[in-house]
Amino acid sequence: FLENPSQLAVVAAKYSCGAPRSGAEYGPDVLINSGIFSDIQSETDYKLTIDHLAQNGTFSNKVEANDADPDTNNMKLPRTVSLASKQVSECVYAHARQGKFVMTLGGDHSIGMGTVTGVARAIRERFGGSELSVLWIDAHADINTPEPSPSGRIHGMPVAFASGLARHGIFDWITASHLINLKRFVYIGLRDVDEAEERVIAEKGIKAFSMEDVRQHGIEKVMDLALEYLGDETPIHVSYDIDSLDPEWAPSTGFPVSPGLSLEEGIHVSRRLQATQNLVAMDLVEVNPLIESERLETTVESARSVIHAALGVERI
Ligand code: 5AB
Ligand code: MN
Ligand code: MN
Ligand code: MN
Repeated sequence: FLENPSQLAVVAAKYSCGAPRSGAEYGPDVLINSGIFSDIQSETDYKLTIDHLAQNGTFSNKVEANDADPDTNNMKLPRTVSLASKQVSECVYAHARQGKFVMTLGGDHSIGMGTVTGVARAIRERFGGSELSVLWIDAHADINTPEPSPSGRIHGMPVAFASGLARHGIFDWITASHLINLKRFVYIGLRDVDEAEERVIAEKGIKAFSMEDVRQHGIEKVMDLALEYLGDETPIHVSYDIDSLDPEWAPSTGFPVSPGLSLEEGIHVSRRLQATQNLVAMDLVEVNPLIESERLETTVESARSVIHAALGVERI
């Protein structure tokens, strides 16, 4: 599904306005500066570009944003998050439209409503209306609609907005052409799902593999079932929340929940997606260097491993 498979568009989405605490806006720079892409460039034919969004902390100063961005329908900083995710969506769309692989680094997971909508729109245009498939790898379901959300934080809502389940005038840049189809959507790693989210998942019949499912059947079987469900003939976007991994492997993140995927299981997910040759985009989000900073290296190494496996790059 990629016209330019050797072109890797990295989008550094340096925002944390969707999360309750700051820090995730520094995730992209930490990942890039750790050299995560230098062996990709030296060892492979990938041609790499990096877009830095919100370079000078335009959106990271929440205190300032707060004044002009009052809570609305229980949402915190909705205007700020809408602007940020719109920016992400447009940037990701422009690359995906040209058939490049798009790798977005977060940032908190509210940017996920930007990434999947940008890719979904590009895929519709490039393939005459056909739809994108999305794998959401996360401890959380991120499908809260604003009112029942326990926190009002929009990083817990991107799936609701990207699928049209939640709508609000503030997010009116999300049009029909941007929407993802929840029938072409699969969760892996869930273990901390809010009550209203449980109901939506059941009502909509969303395919979900919880951490319990992974323990019971093994990650190989879960990936067999997930890929079988989506079918062979579909472009795939993986939105990878680093908190899907067990805190042992990814301590530097805002909402760690034990027990999670082992690093090996996380890498297995990426490898299987890579092997489909249908992967068109990936997000790696919620790395927060300000949390458990003394173990940041572990988190960064894990992020590097799942990214490399998804791109089919072997470690030196
Ligand atoms: B993350 C919670 N469901 O809505 C909420 O890290 C947590 O992007 C959301 O997965 C976690 O506030 C969002 C309680
Ligand atoms: Mn998430
Ligand atoms: Mn999460
Ligand atoms: Mn196994």
